[in-house]
Order: sequence, then C-alpha cells, then structure tokens
Amino acid sequence: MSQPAAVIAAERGSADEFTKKLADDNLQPLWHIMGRIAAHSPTRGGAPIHWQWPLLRGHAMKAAEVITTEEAERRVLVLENPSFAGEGRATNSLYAGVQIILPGEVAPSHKHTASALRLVMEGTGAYTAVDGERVIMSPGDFIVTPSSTFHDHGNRADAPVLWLDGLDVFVVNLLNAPFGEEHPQSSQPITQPDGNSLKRFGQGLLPYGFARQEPRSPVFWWPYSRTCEALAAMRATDPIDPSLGLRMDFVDPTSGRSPFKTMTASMSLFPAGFRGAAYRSVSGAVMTVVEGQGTVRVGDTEWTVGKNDVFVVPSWNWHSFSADEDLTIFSFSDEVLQRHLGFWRDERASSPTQGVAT
Ligand code: GTQ
Repeated sequence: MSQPAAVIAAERGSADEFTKKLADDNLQPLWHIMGRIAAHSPTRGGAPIHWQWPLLRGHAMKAAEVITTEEAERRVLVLENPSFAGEGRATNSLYAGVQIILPGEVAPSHKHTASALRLVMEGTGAYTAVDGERVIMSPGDFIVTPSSTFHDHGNRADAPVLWLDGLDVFVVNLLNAPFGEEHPQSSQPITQPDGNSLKRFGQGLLPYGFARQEPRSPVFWWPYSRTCEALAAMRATDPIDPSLGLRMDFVDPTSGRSPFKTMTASMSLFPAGFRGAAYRSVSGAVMTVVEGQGTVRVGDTEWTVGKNDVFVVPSWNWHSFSADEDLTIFSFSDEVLQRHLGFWRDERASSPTQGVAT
C-alpha cells in the first residue's frame, strides 16, 4: 500500500521532527517499535543464572543478624536476575526468594493477590499457617499459599528454617491487580488441627457436599515423603523422558490440575547415569536441587549443581541435565498459564548440545 505523500515527505525531510511531533501528541510510529512489540521469537526471558547454596545460606544467616522478621515482615533475599536489575524478577514473569526464620520468630500474617509457593530447603519444625490451619515444614515439602489467603510463618523448633519462595507477582502486576492487607493479629487464629486439609481433601475422598472455592486448592501441603513415594513408583514402571527425566507435577487432588492458575510446580528425578537431551520451552523456570548433584547446561553455560543451589532457566533457552548420582530437582514456571492462554510451545533436541551456538 502506498503511504500518504505527506508522511513520505515528513519522513524524508525531517523524520526526527515528525517523530517528536507525534510523541507530543502521544503517538508512536509502529515501524520504529515493531521489532519490540512483535518479536520473531522470545528474547526477553532474562539471563541464565546460578546461585550456590553456601552463598545463599551465608547471606541469609547474615540477614538474620541485621533484621528481625517483625521489622522485615518477611526476611527474604530476593533472587534477582541481572537482566532485570532493580525489579526483583527471577524470570520475566516469576519472583523467587530465599526466606529464613529463626527459632522463636514469627513472620506476621498478611494476604495478597499474588499466590505463593514454598519449597523447604533446610530445617524442620517451622510452620506456615493458611486459612486457620498450620502445616509443619520438613525439607523437600511443597507448600502453597493461594491468592488472597492470610498466611504467617513461625519457627517453634531450635534451628533456623530456610525455604525457597516462588510468587506470581509479576503476572499480578502486569494486570495491575494487586491488593494486600495485614491481619490484625501477627499469628492468625488457628481453627483446624495441624495438617488437617491434607487428611480431608488429599486421600481420594471428599467430604459430602464439598464445594470448591475457585481458584483455591483446599490442599496446601505436599510432604516430601509422599513426593518421593510417587517418584519411586514412577521410576519402577514408567519410561524416562529423554529430556525431562521422571517428572511429577504437583496438583490439587480435588481438580487434578495445578494448585495455581499461574504457576506449574514439579519434582523431577534424574536417575544416576542420566544424560539428558536438550529441551526448551516458552516458560522460564526457577529450579532448586532437592537431593543429589549433577550438571545443568543452559545454552553454552554449564553448572555443577548441588543440594539447595537455585538456578534460572530462561524462556526458550536450550537446556539439559546430566546426573552421575540420582538427582532430584524442584522447578516452577508459568507453564500452566501459558498453556491456558494457548501460547505454550516446546522443542526437543536429539543431543545435549543442540542449540548451544544459537
Ligand atoms: O512468605 O508471605 O518471598 O508475602 C515475598 C512476599 C514471601 C510470604 C516472599 C511474601 C512472602
């Protein structure tokens, strides 16, 4: 289509002046920003990054000396991707942090639109309270705080407890939908026995007349012992995915779907000797090693990863895993959201190094 003569003249004669005039009237030439608005493939997922556990733990212990949980509200070191400096993002869409709570401390009760997940890294005997019920945390446990539910944490044991936090804050903020509130009491009133919701809703049975409270999962605790049992059963009978190993996704047992509409969480076992083929998907992921040690390759970067290390595999980056000993990795991403939106794509390579040069 031919352009109007006036536009051609303006572009040729004084393109800058024209652009400035447009900007004064809150207009932008699409042809200047087309590449950013409609990219040919994902390029803005941030950098691959790896935090070693001794470093994370050391800084968290130091944080426990400089600030209390009451002052901080949550004593968390935010895992910030250097591609998003100052924004507190681990990936383009996800937040991650390492939280520490000392014996006797309480992280006061609050609620917010963002949903949160936790993967316990160290220590036993802290609790998270959600909607009037506490669960007692042990390493490897997966715990969720559904959107807009009051939650507080406390440590009644005799050693620090540390866990990985994952939140969908950047999805909420993209949509400008955040609301938050502090509970009038620092510890919310407890109305249920500890761990009761798993007993009531997590056994393939539902109380007669049970009504779902969308989008909340009535189960908010997946103990690691049960996750291990499931993975061991899968290992005994199922084929091993050439890229993903043995992967189990956490689901709300009353719906069979992810406990969140925004985040997928999974536990993967890479059996000793596993040499994975490269894989990529549009969902960037934050991962942590729950047990074992292995090698993770992302593009042309390679890391040796050990217990409680955290790393980011950005969207559309080829990556692969290898393990000389059994390696168990927890991961969360925005996969369920992208699938729902119809954006989901993934690709599999036939060798661990495919895509390294891209
Ligand atoms: O434990 O409630 O890492 O509200 C960030 C925000 C943890 C929490 C975070 C939070 C929490």
